[in-house]
Amino acid sequence: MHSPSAASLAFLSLAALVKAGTVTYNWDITWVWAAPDGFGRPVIGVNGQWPCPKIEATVGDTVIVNINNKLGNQTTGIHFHGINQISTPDMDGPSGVTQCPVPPGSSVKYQWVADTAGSYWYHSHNMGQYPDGLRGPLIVHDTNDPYSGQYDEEVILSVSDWYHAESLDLVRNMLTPSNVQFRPPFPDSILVNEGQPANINFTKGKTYRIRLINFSAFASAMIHIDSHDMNVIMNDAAYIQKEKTFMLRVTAAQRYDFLVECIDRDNRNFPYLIGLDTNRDFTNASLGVTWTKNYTGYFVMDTTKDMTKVDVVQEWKPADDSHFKNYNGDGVWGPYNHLIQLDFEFCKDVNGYPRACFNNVTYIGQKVPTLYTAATTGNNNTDPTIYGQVNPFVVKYGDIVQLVVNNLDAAGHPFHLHGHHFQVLDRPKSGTGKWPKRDTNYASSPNLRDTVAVDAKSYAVLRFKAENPGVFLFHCHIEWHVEMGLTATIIEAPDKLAGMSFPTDHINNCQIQNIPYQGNAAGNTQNYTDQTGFITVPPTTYNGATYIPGSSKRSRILGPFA
Ligand SMILES: *[C@@H]1O[C@H](CO)[C@@H](O)[C@H](O)[C@H]1NC(C)=O
Ligand SMILES: *[C@@H]1O[C@H](CO)[C@@H](O)[C@H](O)[C@H]1NC(C)=O
Ligand SMILES: *[C@@H]1O[C@H](CO)[C@@H](O)[C@H](O)[C@H]1NC(C)=O
Ligand SMILES: *[C@@H]1O[C@H](CO)[C@@H](O)[C@H](O)[C@H]1NC(C)=O
Ligand SMILES: *[C@@H]1O[C@H](CO)[C@@H](O)[C@H](O)[C@H]1NC(C)=O
Ligand SMILES: *[C@@H]1O[C@H](CO)[C@@H](O)[C@H](O)[C@H]1NC(C)=O
Ligand SMILES: *[C@@H]1O[C@H](CO)[C@@H](O)[C@H](O)[C@H]1NC(C)=O
Ligand SMILES: *[C@@H]1O[C@H](CO)[C@@H](O)[C@H](O)[C@H]1NC(C)=O
Ligand SMILES: [Cu+2]
Repeated sequence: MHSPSAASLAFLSLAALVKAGTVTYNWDITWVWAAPDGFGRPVIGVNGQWPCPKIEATVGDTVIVNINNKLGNQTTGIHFHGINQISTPDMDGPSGVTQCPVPPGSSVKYQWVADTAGSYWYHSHNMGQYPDGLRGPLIVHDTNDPYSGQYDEEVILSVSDWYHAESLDLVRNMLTPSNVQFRPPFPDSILVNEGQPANINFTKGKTYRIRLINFSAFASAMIHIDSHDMNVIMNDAAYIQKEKTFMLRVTAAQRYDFLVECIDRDNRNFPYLIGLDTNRDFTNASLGVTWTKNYTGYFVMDTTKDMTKVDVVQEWKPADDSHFKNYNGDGVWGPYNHLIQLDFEFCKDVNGYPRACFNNVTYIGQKVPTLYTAATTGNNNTDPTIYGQVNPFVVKYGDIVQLVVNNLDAAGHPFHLHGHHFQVLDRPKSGTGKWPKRDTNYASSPNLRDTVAVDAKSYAVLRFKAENPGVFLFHCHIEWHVEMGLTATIIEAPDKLAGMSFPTDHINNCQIQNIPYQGNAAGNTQNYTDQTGFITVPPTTYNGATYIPGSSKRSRILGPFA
């Protein structure tokens, strides 16, 4: 594969410009009754339907998603996972960070440019809501795919853990002082394609591009295909140099695009196995995790032939994605001039509630969404203390930031950064211990991702360029851990955020709930360094996304969020 010449690139980008259009989705967010695994329960869907629809666009398109909250009893909001929101930081979606939650009866418009091709997903980023169903695939097609011509058809496979109880109850049961083991809710089942058929028509001579997306709230999944390998071409919407693998592990929020070639000798149907939570880091018997959840689907060559054979895996040994190379062969960005080190551990708050901490501090949502604070506090917005206990880190425009996560816990955790594809410089195996504070032995062409699986008692070294002014979260993508406060906030290039204005509908959603949208974390517009009114203790009553009309509690305390 050779690089396209400058001339052809210019032509292509012109072609993309000419073709760029607008795709618009008008969605009522509604409760729907569904039974994806046979057990009926209310789920959150779109326009009276569940599974939620796919968003599809082509590079260069403007995407507009208008949502009307018709849930009646919950607030909502949508985050477009992996979309970097360059110059549209107010469209990122997390409640309490870049917007106020959308109350019942209200609406909000998201508008952004699909600048980078790949497989993404969208989900509610509002108070533990997405495990109740509000999530779906988001595909940005490439007009200049370096792998085009190497596959004939595309297939989306989503995988997720699934719970029979609603999120609110699950989180309430988790957030109690008696949960001394920091035990998250355990899933009742595994869903592939949200319970819809997930067999793939398989024709001799054809190659399939599988877009595997993990919607999980907790569990990671492993995938293996009988008699076929998986040639990975992309992860988290970043092309990589094609890598042949036999097993992949996709943690919550990660995506893999891989090619499967139908080279079959005998005309038969090939089972594939997706297994939930076989990660040994989660099988510590003392946590009570004793289950495995499997799903078997088929690559179908002949519907008249046997479809009962299962794919058996002796031991899951997933490929090490930290060794994948970025497609362009780009070296490590650097040297870095800004180091952020985050030590993650479970912790307890003053009331003995289980929490998760970075550097001994748990995230606590404040009254004013953090981006609105950055926009309305003038040059004082470079002072991290005005944002309250959201684990704020201020980085300057153009900084090269090295972000080190030390995972002091005995299980692996997937960490996601909004607003960026970061380079994964190092991600050593479980038990390696903390980052040794030496920059050695890094990958030469680091993989770009937006979600990295950090192994148990080990670390990851990430790098990103602070060239996207905005307020972006860095958090564990295990939804239950977000609700425990495992989140930090990057305040990126605040000097470029001062004075930023916001769409009226976004601000309206704050006004109708009496949520302040100016000033420091407590809404003080006179004295930004005055911390009176900051929220310094996590609420002991968890209301999730529940909308409580007229409740000062609901309208003033926003977080934490996911
Ligand atoms: C909200 O309404 C739905 C649909 O009626 C119901 O299933 C759900 O339990 C309610 N949730 C809360 C927290 O009241
Ligand atoms: C798969 O093949 C069957 C039988 O030929 C056909 O009915 C079905 O539409 C095909 N599915 C897809 C997704 O192409
Ligand atoms: C999806 O992510 C969750 C959370 O990390 C993980 O436990 C699960 O194994 C993932 N699923 C797959 C198919 O990788
Ligand atoms: C299992 O978890 C317990 C409690 O968190 C911990 O003390 C123990 O070391 C863990 N065992 C292993 C093998 O990780
Ligand atoms: C799931 O599949 C794995 C690998 O083949 C197997 O070891 C395990 O027993 C299966 N679990 C169940 C519940 O079938
Ligand atoms: C966190 O607290 C522990 C115990 O109080 C202490 O040993 C450790 O140094 C603290 N870590 C940081 C990063 O402050
Ligand atoms: C920022 O705070 C300083 C004092 O801490 C004050 O003098 C200055 O006017 C403030 N700037 C703005 C834009 O409010
Ligand atoms: C702002 O608040 C801080 C902290 O309460 C206080 O020390 C300072 O005097 C106040 N500044 C003004 C101008 O009132
Ligand atoms: Cu986690």
